[in-house]
Amino acid sequence: MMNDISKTDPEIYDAIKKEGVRIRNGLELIPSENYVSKAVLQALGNFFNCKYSEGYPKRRYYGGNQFVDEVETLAIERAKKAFKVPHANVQPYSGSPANFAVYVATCSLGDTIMGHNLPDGGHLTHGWKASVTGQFFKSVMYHVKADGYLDLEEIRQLAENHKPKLIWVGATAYVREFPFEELGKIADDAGAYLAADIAHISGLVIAGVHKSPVPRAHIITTTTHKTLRGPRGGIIMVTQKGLDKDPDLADKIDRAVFPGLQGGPHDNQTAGIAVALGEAMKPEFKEYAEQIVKNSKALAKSLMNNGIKLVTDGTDNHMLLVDLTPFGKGNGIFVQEALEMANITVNKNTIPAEPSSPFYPSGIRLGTPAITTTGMKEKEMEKIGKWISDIIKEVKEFKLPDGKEERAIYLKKFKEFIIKNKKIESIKKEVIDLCKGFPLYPDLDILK
Ligand code: DSN
Repeated sequence: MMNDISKTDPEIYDAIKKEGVRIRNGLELIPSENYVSKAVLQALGNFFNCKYSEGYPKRRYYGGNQFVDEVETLAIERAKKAFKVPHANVQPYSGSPANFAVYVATCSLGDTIMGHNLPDGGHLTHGWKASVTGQFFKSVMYHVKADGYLDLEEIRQLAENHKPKLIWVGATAYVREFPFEELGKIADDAGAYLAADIAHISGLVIAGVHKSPVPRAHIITTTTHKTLRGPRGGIIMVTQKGLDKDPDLADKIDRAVFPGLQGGPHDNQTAGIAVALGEAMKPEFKEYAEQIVKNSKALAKSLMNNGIKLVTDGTDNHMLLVDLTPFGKGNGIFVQEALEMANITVNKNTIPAEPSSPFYPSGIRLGTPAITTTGMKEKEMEKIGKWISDIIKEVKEFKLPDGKEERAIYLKKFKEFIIKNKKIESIKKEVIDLCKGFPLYPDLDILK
């Protein structure tokens, strides 16, 4: 598959190959990442990439779209069936544009909206001030309590006081089940739309491993590349409850996506989404999604048994949030870099009531979708939890300096420390050995 590019563009070929070797020899624990099937990669890498098809099936502005129509119709029908909704739009380029289309369909500039505070685990597009969603709209942020669970009392109070037009439920760093029933009631009492952004958990929802927002939310958005295990992309769905509130809601969503915000859809991406949705409705996917959560719980247990603190003391889904404050504040960067040195990829993350900042947060976020795709199970999670705990303890003396320049020098010294560290080096060897038993894409030529 890669023979041509290896000759025509050896530099890019080389980078692709190195990335393949990196993922094959490492543990990918970023909870928003996953490894797609070869079928999804094939759907992405073909001539559907080359087509323009502004509009929707049977209503296009360009000719030559009969096969694009087939693909998009299949993707729509599969999304409707998988999530049990009456309307789906599969054209959003990714999650952020999907969410912005929801604002365009439901709000006017300056309207009040409510969303989960970013440092408490929320998403930028749910009204955080650095995103245009926090600038074009009057955004009211809700929080989690000290125990890490959503503060439903606060959410109820804020909704009553501010009467938002739109309320978001969904997050990028929340390890417990979302209380869709309660949020649905709060939104109904306030007369608001409830939009559930299930980007992280959509694969779990299809498999029935996380409850569905369908009966409670008016609108549902998701990315397609996380637990759903498809190409990068986005879907917006309208539920029956949404259509009952506003019979024009589906049309408003479609018009917001095109022509409101986007031009031609990425038809190869649509083909990949259709393939991923087809895969997600198979019995094997249910087993896969169940294993993601079993692995997440096993990893949580191993970390806690090794003395590591987790936000909410566990997890209900694919994700874990390590609270590093027992070792200091702002130290997520040290742990992320030390783990990376051992071929374990995670991301530093804020924790509830973050004492430092989003760039130098005091936690790390872990997730099991990608390593579960490789076939790893509870036995491997126990080992991985021990390695992560050992590395956290290995770097626990490092404290983030306050001054900017001091930080740069300190981080350089830290890097020298982790490069030479024997413990990290020996864990890296064990990680590579473990990965050999779970090879990714074993028959892809580029990795031979
Ligand atoms: N960047 C995604 C995540 O990592 O959760 C959210 O957009």
